[in-house]
Formats: sequence, C-alpha cells, structure tokens
Amino acid sequence: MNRQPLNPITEADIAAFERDGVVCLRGMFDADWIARMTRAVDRTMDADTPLARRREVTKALGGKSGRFVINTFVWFWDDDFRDFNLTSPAPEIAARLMGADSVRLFCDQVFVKEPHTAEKTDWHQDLPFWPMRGEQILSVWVALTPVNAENSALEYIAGSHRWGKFYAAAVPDKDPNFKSDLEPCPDFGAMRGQPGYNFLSWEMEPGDCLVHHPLTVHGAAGNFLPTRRRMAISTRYFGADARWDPRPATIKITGDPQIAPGAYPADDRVFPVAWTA
Ligand SMILES: O=C(O)CCC(=O)C(=O)O
Repeated sequence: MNRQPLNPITEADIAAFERDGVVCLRGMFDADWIARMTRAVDRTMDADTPLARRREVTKALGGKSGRFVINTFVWFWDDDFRDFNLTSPAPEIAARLMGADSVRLFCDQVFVKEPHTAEKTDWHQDLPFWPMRGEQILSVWVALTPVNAENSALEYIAGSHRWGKFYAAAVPDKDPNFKSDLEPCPDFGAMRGQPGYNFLSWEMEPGDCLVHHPLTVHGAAGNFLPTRRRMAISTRYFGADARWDPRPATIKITGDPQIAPGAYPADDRVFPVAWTA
C-alpha cells in the first residue's frame, strides 16, 4: 500500500485547485488500497456498532430501488479507515494542495450509491455543515469504483469557492436538524448552459481522486447503471489557519471535542495530526 502519492502533484494541479476550487488527480492510490478500502466500505454498509453514523438516504426519502448510504466518522470504529486517513497518500495530497506544513484529520465520510439509485446528491457547499472556518480545509474524494456521468459522477462549479456565498447546509436525507436562515443553495443543475457557470466533472477510475475546497459548490445525479456501484471515501483535513466555529445546524462531531470558539482545533484524540513535512 503506497504512503506517498503514486504520481507527482504539479504546479498546474495546485493552480487549478486555487482557481477552480477543485482538481482531479489521477492514479494516486494503489490497487491494494482500493481492494482494502472496498472491503472496509462493504463492512460499513450494515454495521451495527454504537459509533456507526449511517444515513440511509434512500430509505429516508422513500426511494423504491437502489441504496444511497452515507457513513461518517468511520475511523473511530474501523482501523482500516484509521490507516487510510492517516497513512495513505490522502493527507500528503491535502497538505500539498493547501500549501500546509502539517495537516490534521477532520473527518471521513463514505458515499455509496448502489445500482439503480435515483437519489441525487443535492448541490451544496461543505463548510456550512461544519463547525469550522478557514482557508486551509479541504476534502480528498477517492473513487473506489469507476465513476462516470451515468453512475453519479460529482459535478462542480468552477470558481464558486470565491463567490463569497455561504449557503444553508442541506443533507441528502432532508434531516430537519439542519434547518437554518441561510440562503438555500440553488439547484445549479437547472442553470446548465447559462453564461457564467463553468461545470466541471470527470470520469474516474479507482485510485483517482478529486480534491475540493469546502466552499466549492458541488452535487451529483443518481446512479442509473443496472450493475455498477458508485463508491467513494471523502476524507477531510485542515491546516494551521482553521478555526473552531460552532454554529447551529452543523454536524455533531464524534468524540465531542471541547474547543474554544475561534481556537485552532488542536485536539489529538478527535483531530489527529495526519501528515507533517
Ligand atoms: O459522493 C457524493 O455523492 C457526495 C460527496 C460530497 O459531497 C463530498 O465529498 O463533499
């Protein structure tokens, strides 16, 4: 299993990330990581541990076929996730793109859309969900299966991380705990073709990853394929400028860290250091 990215992260990658708020990096994780984490994700699908935080989106929305399942903070109860978050290339990728000397793990999330899952991933930004603020926060979304427009490839709007917008968080299962007075995120899919919106999306192979800024607007359609799943792990990291910003309608953090508002979240138990130069 590789510790360092299999391919170089270039100046052009960093420039694309800064300009667009997202970049696709090819072939970063080896086949051993993909096989190990595919097995690990399979275990999470029906795991019954008190720490499991599973959202069965399809069930919550009354879907008739397929299954859209989200699990969060898996590393607290699964060692494969712990190793992936802390010893795979993911934290180094995060550090290089943020230009950070060291990064801490914020959280991991698993997104699985089984074949014939109509439920989409609504357009959203990530930061409104999180009790954090700062520039040095990002997500590494690693494809464990091939991904294309038919099986729920993510779509982004280039440059939206610089719009100065902070849309209301809206979880895919419409959990009312996330109600807020913030402006709702529009359905950008309806604006396709309008001037001013540059949609970015990539066909991906297992081991490729997307890296996105927490304010970049993104979403995805359902998985329309009859046999192929769409499976990904999205691990979030932060660097030195991140600040704790507890607000209403943000996610509950497993481990319940006690951090003063405005402080750097230096809690080694909940947010361990994942990479240092
Ligand atoms: O995979 C998905 O459908 C959603 C992923 C996402 O929104 C994220 O990683 O921030």
